[in-house]
Formats: sequence, C-alpha cells, structure tokens
Amino acid sequence: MKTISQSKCTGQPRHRCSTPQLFHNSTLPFSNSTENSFIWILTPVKNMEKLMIVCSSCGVVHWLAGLILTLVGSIQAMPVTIMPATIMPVTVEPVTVEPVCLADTTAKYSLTFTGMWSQAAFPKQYPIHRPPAQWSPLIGVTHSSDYHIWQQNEFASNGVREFSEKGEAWTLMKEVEAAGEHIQSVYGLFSAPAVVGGMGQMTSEFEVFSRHSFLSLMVRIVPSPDWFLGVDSLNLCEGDHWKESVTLDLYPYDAGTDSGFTFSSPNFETIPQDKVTQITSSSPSHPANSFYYPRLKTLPPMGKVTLKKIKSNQIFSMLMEPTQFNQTGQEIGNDIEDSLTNSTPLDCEVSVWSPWGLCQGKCGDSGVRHRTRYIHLQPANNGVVCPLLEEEKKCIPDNCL
Ligand SMILES: [Ca+2]
Repeated sequence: MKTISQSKCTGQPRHRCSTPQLFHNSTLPFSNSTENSFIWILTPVKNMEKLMIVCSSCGVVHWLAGLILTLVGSIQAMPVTIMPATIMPVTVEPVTVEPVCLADTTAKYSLTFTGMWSQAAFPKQYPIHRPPAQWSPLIGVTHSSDYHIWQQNEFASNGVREFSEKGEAWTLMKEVEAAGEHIQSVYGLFSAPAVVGGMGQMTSEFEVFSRHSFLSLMVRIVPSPDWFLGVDSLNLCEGDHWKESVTLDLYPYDAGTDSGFTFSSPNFETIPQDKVTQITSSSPSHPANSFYYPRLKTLPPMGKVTLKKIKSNQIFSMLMEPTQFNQTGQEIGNDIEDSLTNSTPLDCEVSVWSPWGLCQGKCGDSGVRHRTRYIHLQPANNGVVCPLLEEEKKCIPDNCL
C-alpha cells in the first residue's frame, strides 16, 4: 500500500478533515492537494469489499468491513392451506384502479419552497465557503399519472443526473418537453428562482388540469455530489375537487450517479449507476456521510413545499374560433402595457398544438376531438398570461361499424 502524505488534518476531529475521495481500487491517483485529507479506498476482496479510510496526518487508519456481497440463500417456509376437495383456491390479482379526476378542468396553485438547511439542524460538514449552502432553481412539472420526472428506486435519467450533479437543467427540460410532445403526459413545466443560502424561500405559480393533475419537482442541494429534494407525483385532484392546500416536508435524495459522501466531495461517477434512494440519518450507513447522524432516528426536514389553490376554472367555451396568439403567447394586436414595477416582464411561452385526437362520441351523433399544448415558460412580473391550452371541435365519429 502506498503511503499517502497529507496534511491539515493534524489534531483535527475527523469530520474536519475535508473532502474525502473515493476510489474503487487500490491504485491511488496521487494528489498533491493538501485539502484532501481523507482517502477512501474500496479494495475488492473475494466476496467482500473492504472500505478503508486513510487520514495519514491524523494517524487514523480505519478499516470497515462493509458491503458484504455474499448472498446467503434463504429458505422460505411456504404456507400450506388444506382445502376441501370440492373447493378450488382462487388467486385474486390485485387491481390497480386509476383515480379519476372529476374536478373543474383547471386549477391554479401558488408554490412556496422553503429551505430549512440551517447549520443548527445540519451541523455536520455544513458548507460555509466555496460555495456556501444554497438551493438551485426549482424545476416543476405538471403531468399525468403515467409520467415521472424522477422516481425513488428507479434509475435517474440523464437530465436528472445533470441537474442533480451540476444544476444544469437543459437536458432535463428537453426530456420533459419530449414527454409532452410524444406521449402527451406533461401539461406544464415551470421553475422558481434559486435561493442563495440554506434558509430562504422561492415562489412560483402553476396550473394543473384534470387529465394532468400530478405535480413533481426537484431542487438541487448546493453543494452536493448528486443530492436533491423532490416531490414525485403528488396528485392535487381529490375526486371532484382540487385540494385547497398541501404542505410537504422534504428530505434529501441521492440520484445514484455520483459516489461522493460529503457535500463538497469531488466528482466521482458511480459505475454502474445506482437507483435513486432517499438519504436518511443512517443510510448510507457510514460515518463519512454528511447526513450520517447515528443519534437521530430521522433527519429533520431539509425543506418544505407549500401549495395553495388560487382558483379553479370550468372549461372554456369552444364554440368560437380560438383567439390567435403569436409564438410567445401574446395576443396579436395588443401591446404590452408598461408594468408599474421596474422588474422585467416575462411573457408566457407555449408549445405548438398537438395533433387533433380521435373523434369521441356515439355513433350517429356528432362527437368532439381535442388538441392540447403546454407551457414552456410561465409568465412573471406582469408578463402576458398564458393562452388556452386545450381546444375541442366538433367532428363525426369515424369508428362507427
Ligand atoms: Ca450519490
């Protein structure tokens, strides 16, 4: 084993030894950096990987037998039911019933994200410098039940990876846009501005639609390897009405794409990629982890999101020709009135219309068909509001046989 010469750890408590690195074999890239005082080594051993922490100047060499890969076969007792000969057992398959939203067609909500990442609540390795603790912009999506922007125990998409690791939203937005265009599962995409500091708030507004009544969102924890707070598929519709208000506590998730253990860990790609997991006070079960608090049963919430219904609307009349809008959603012929504030108005931007759907109706009667579009950019600062997002027109059912 190589001797690793490091400094800045002398006499320091172990958690003060900053910026651990993780390597998957015993060939260590030698670093001259005096900042990296802990080196993590995963040494493959037959049926076991040993995890070693080296903090040479601390004089600490600590082995942990971890990740025992031996799979112990287990024998499961099978329950036996003795049935009378004349009665045949019937296996009842669980049936998933899709909840139907019967609420008014649209509802508008205000969203407030509150960062609760204080040094008092999360004292371990709390980032003070380069960069200090803060939150990325929030990315929110309203969608139908068959879509997930991210999901626990599933692999993160490339967009989620880039957003979780670097706060880059471009690929994620393209993925969301593709889901809207190709499978009509996404109704709107919105964002809220970043919060500079671990404590603070950001706000936004969004609309849901009876066929797209789910909200999902992500906020990256900055700095972090690939950690984020998020909501996956919160249904805002409850039978025949929209929920008035919802408050959710948020806890950190690991995107499974970077193996860093601490907020300020250098990049270290997870190969092969892991699934998205929730980070708790005991998982990952390792003292180096920034959220490892063995005395806590559960972590305190790191943030919360509060949703309040602003209004709900019945569907608009479709008997008139739709108003014409230009590409930015601005009604043609109208000028933008100067805002009374000094802020820059941001106009709504919508996608192009989807193709018209199938004509639905009884044979012999006239039917209707729909087309939809979704919001690219929510208006802000008295910008032009968004135009209609769904149209319907009369048609003759073409599936009469
Ligand atoms: Ca990770």
